Amino acid sequence: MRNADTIVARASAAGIGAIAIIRVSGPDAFLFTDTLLDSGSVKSPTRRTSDLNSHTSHLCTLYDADGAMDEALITLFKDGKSYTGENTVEISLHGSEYIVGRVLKAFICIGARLADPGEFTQRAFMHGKLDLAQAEAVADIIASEHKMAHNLAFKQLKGGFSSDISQLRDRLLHFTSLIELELDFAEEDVEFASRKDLRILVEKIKAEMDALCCSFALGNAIKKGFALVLAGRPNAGKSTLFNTMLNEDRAIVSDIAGTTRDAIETQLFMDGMVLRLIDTAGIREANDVIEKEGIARTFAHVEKSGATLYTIDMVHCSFEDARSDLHSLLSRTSRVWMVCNKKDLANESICSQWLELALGLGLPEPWFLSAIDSQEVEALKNHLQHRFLQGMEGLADQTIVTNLRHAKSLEDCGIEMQAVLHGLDSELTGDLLAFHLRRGISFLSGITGEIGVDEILGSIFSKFCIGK
Ligand SMILES: Nc1nc2c(ncn2[C@@H]2O[C@H](COP(=O)(O)OP(=O)(O)OP(=O)(O)O)[C@@H](O)[C@H]2O)c(=O)[nH]1
Ligand SMILES: [Mg+2]
Repeated sequence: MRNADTIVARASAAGIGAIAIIRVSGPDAFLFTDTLLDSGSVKSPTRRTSDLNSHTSHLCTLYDADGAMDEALITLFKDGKSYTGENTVEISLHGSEYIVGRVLKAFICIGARLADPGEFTQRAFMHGKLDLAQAEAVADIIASEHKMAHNLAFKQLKGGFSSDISQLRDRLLHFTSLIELELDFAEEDVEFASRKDLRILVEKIKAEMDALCCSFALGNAIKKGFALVLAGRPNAGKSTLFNTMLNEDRAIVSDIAGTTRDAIETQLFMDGMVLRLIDTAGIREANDVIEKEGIARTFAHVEKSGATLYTIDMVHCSFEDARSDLHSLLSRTSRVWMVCNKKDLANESICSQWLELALGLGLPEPWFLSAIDSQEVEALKNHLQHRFLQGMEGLADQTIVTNLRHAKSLEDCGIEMQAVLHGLDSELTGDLLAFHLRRGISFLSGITGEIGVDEILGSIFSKFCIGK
């Protein structure tokens, strides 16, 4: 059996570093480690790694047939008290690629197998150390690049999401078993499960399911970044603003209207969060087919994005053009923030006219700046961060779905709950109600891995890095 062998892999990132960690897990983890130790270090005829206490570290020298490989620190995890739930040894080596390669080879020569990606976490799941949603959170924690993504993944690892799902599932199971009990007494025509109570429960679960599904868009935005589109007329200074925000000469800037033809997207890391910043082709009546396509893409991004920064050249843009653009943007998205650019060229009277236009359209107060001025752009970035974070307040205690597989299972479960509600309306028989309830339960169970989920296991764990 694949689980019965002992696996080995590097657990730290590849490359040169102060230390590198190799992890060995499985029934022969101690035996294999002993084989590579020599007298003078931990191993002696009377003291073997299996005689040492769990959760202790020991300085030792590792040998292969060619002699000493490295002086290492080994940490022992015994009796299931390890990440995988198996006997595990973690070996801290000097962080050389050569040493790591040689030690891995030595373990493989004596019978260990190089671990598949995610296999340590898969074993942790198999031994009941983590449920499936928690195991997926481990991958998210490793991948988290900023505070918000880390907070979400950490919460999921601690099991908050799993316990919410298990509660929903248990409530459904209770009713399903009552309905199934009725089937055993079909002759007597009894009703153990009150249809009225069942309807209340299923409606409640359906609403919770819908809310969780809706939270996926937010969870995904937190994980991958909130999309912020820079839109506006040609020459408004969108690409200039894009470059200054990134502090990088990323997009081409010129005074030729229509310079940017295609959308350019990049990540902008800010304190605790990440934005997906998208520079777009300027909006105008275009005759050129390619420019037309570029503008269509601008609008497509506006529709999908979290917010749009409508950028204007305060001096050269006409109020009519801006008004018409804003109307078409607002018909596609509710979050439009206006940035009045080229403040260095504008006088106070123009600024106040633009302010009046924005307020007249019910927009928040515009942000006035020169996109060429890095300090002013920095102030805009702080302001944006504040706005995004403000929208997140109160979400700390809420369950947010961040994983596409979970969102899909919740959606599928919601469809089954809808079928149960229809069934209750049309007085569907108990066995058909139970059929939909069971299917709903199986979708929920698939999230935490409480039922046979062999086919999904492979696809989840293969996305991990080797050594985790
Ligand atoms: N004086 C001044 N010029 C600016 C400012 N921002 C941008 N410009 C200039 O305005 C011109 C157009 O800037 P871009 O950033 O290419 O404008 P854009 O909105 O990306 O234009 P398209 O790609 O054509 O849609 C360039 O010559 C910039 O140097 C500013 O704050 N002040
Ligand atoms: Mg541009």
